[in-house]
Order: sequence, then structure tokens, then C-alpha cells
Amino acid sequence: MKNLKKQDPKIYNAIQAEIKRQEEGLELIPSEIAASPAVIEALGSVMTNKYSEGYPRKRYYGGQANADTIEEIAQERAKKLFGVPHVNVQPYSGSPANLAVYVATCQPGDTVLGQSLTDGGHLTHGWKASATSMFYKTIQYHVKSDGYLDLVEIEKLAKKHKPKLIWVGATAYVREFPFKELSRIADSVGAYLAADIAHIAGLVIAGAHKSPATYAHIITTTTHKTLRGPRGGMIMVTKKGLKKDPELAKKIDQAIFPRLQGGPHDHQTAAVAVALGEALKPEFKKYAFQVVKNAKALAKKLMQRGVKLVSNGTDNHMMLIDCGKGRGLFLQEALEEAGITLNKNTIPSDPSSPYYPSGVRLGVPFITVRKMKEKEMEKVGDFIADVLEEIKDFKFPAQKEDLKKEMVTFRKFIGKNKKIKEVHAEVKKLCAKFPLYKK
Ligand code: DSN
Repeated sequence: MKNLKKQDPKIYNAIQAEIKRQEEGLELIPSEIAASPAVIEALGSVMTNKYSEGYPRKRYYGGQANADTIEEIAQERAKKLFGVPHVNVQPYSGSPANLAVYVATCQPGDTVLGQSLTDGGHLTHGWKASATSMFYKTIQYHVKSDGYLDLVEIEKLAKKHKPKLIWVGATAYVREFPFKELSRIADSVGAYLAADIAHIAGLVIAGAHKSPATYAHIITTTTHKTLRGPRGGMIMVTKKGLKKDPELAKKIDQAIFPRLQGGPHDHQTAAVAVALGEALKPEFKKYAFQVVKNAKALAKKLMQRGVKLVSNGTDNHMMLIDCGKGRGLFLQEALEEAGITLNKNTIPSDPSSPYYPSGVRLGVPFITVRKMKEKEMEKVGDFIADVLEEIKDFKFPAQKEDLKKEMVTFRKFIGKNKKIKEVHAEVKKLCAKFPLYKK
């Protein structure tokens, strides 16, 4: 980065500080991962200079030979990995990809069924704060008290509201998605079934999680989570989707361009192609299965230490800790002080609110890419349990007005706490043994 260093030291220094933060800390946000240096090189390439509105060999600008090559390679690799006949690799990210599914399958005002945000669903699956609920009539389904999807409720809602589109997939769900059951429900009411596998895409292509390819009509994903690519999105149309509507692939492509987006981000497409190339290698399969083994090992350790997990474990790469009413923020901040990054999150039937939720969400893709295994997960589990133990006396105040004062006391406490400092030193020691980019 010699040019950046000379020209813009402020930005250069912030990037260097971020490299240090990622190298020295445990990144446990389940939607994050460390992309490979090859992916980052493609992302930082001159492909960012190009405009390519349209699709390969049908563009609105000249000079497309290389952009076409790149996009076609990305498409071919994705089709092979996911076992689908059609893919669009142009969505800027997951939310625009999901919006394109609405545009392709529904008319404004149509009914759509999706998992409630507070039960782990995504904003774009019809949550009230998302634009999807402004343009469509959105109905939300839930999980049961054991943390598993409530299939009885889903079927009831589908029969009652006759949705045009049903979403399966979530951002904070720790169990396998019942694609087959959801497909039966969607078929029984003539709805499209869209599987949003953003979180688990890497696990799906490796076979570490069931694939929705034979059950859903449409599959969406981001490319930057377990798939280990750059930020981006993809929409796939399955054989089943084309059978339901032979025009579906065309409708999806039109929804992305020209309806929702302009020129694709060619540098992003190049990096997606590189990541998909990596995912075709045998090492990727090993990594994906290790992700699940690591998550299960971490969940086991946490539960042995008395930490309460939603649904008592995990089937995928993530877990949810139930920290008690409104205490998610406390644990997030205390762990950050110890060099461990994760995010506060609602838990099913959360007694608090999305901004002051009662849980935290954590996952292992990032630390698995660093080559940490079950032995290290035991240590990570101890770090988390130790910090949770230190802050056990802090409760979410009964009166919300007292929160500001409580947070001042809490932040002073975690800033000075000896045990948290010790954990931080141990975190740094562990991370130094598993370098990320500094080999
Ligand atoms: N923000 C993503 C996540 O963290 O799961 C979902 O969009």
C-alpha cells in the first residue's frame, strides 16, 4: 500500500489499525470472515474502473471483453457449486438481492411470509422497519420456545394468508433449515419458496448443511459470509423454479438490471469469481466441516460452563447466548474490552428490545479460517464464560432512564477489571499463534 501511505496517511493508518485489530482479536461475528489475499487483490483491481450495465454479451457500453470473461466464469462456478441452472452474480449485496426476488415474483401489495426479525429472521424478509413491508403485505412467522422454527404456525399462516412468496433463511438461527417441510407448505398454497442462505452458503456447497436446491424455487445469498468472498450477493433460480415459471430467470435478471441496479461492480464480480474458485477446491470442504465442528465444540464448552444457549446448541456456524433481560449490550462491550468481537442480538421471545436485546450472537467462521480447531474453541469458551462471570452483577435497569448512569458505571468497571485484562492478554497470545495475513 505504498501509494496510499504516501498520499493519504489518515486512511492508510486507519486500515493498518484495522489489520492489527483483526490480527490481535477474536472476531466472532458470525457473518464475518477473513477473505483470502487473492480475493482482496481482485477486489482492489482496475476492474473497479469499468461500467458494464447489462449482462455478458448484452451490454450497454463498449470495452466488455474482460468484464464478460469474469462474469461468465463467476456464473459457471456458482452454477456448478450450487447445482442450479441459472445465477445472477450482480447484486451489490444480500438486501438488494432479496428485494429483486420481490420485484421478480410479486406485485406491490402482494402478501409475503417470512421469519420475524426478533426470532432471527432478516430485515428484508418483511420486518416492519424494512422497505419490504412498505411495498408488500408482510406476515411474520416465529420460532417455538425451544428455538426451532414453528412449522405448525408457518403452515397455518400460509393457509390463512395465501402468500405469493415465502422466505426460508435467517441471520440468527442456529438449527438446520427444514427446506423440505417449507417446500411442502409453499407448494400447498402455490407460493414461491425463496431460500436466503446468506449465512450458510459455504456450509451448503460443502455438504455441511442440507442444500435447498431441490426444494426452493429461488436461492439468494451474500458472498462474504461462510462463502469467504468479498461483499456481494447472488440470486439463483433452481430447476424447480424454472418448472414453476420458465420466465423466472429472465424476471430475476430484469429485476436486478434495469429495475433495481445500474452497472455491476466488476471488481466485486472478479473477487466473487476468485472466491468461488477457492470454494471448488477440496480444502474448502474441510474448512466448512471444521466450521461446524468448531461451533459444536464451542457450544459444548459454553454450556459446560453454565452459559445458557438458545436451543441448547447449534447445527451450523453460530450460536446465541441468552444473557438475561436486556444484557446483550453488557456482554458485547465487556468482551470487546477483552479483544473479542461479537454482536448483541435478540433471542426468541426477547423480553427486551432489538436495541437492548437479551442475547449475543457469535460464530466461528473467522477463527476457523485462522486454522483454530476444537482445542482452541475450549479456550475461547473459557474466555467468554470468564468475562460473563465478571459482569454477572450488572442488570438492565428497571427504569430505562437509569441506563445512561448504569452504562457509565459499567464501562468504568470493565475498563479496570483485572480478570478482563488477563483474558485480553490471553486472547492476544492465542491470536499470535494463528496469524491471519501476517505469515
Ligand atoms: N447483517 C447481516 C448479519 O450480520 O447477519 C445480515 O444482513
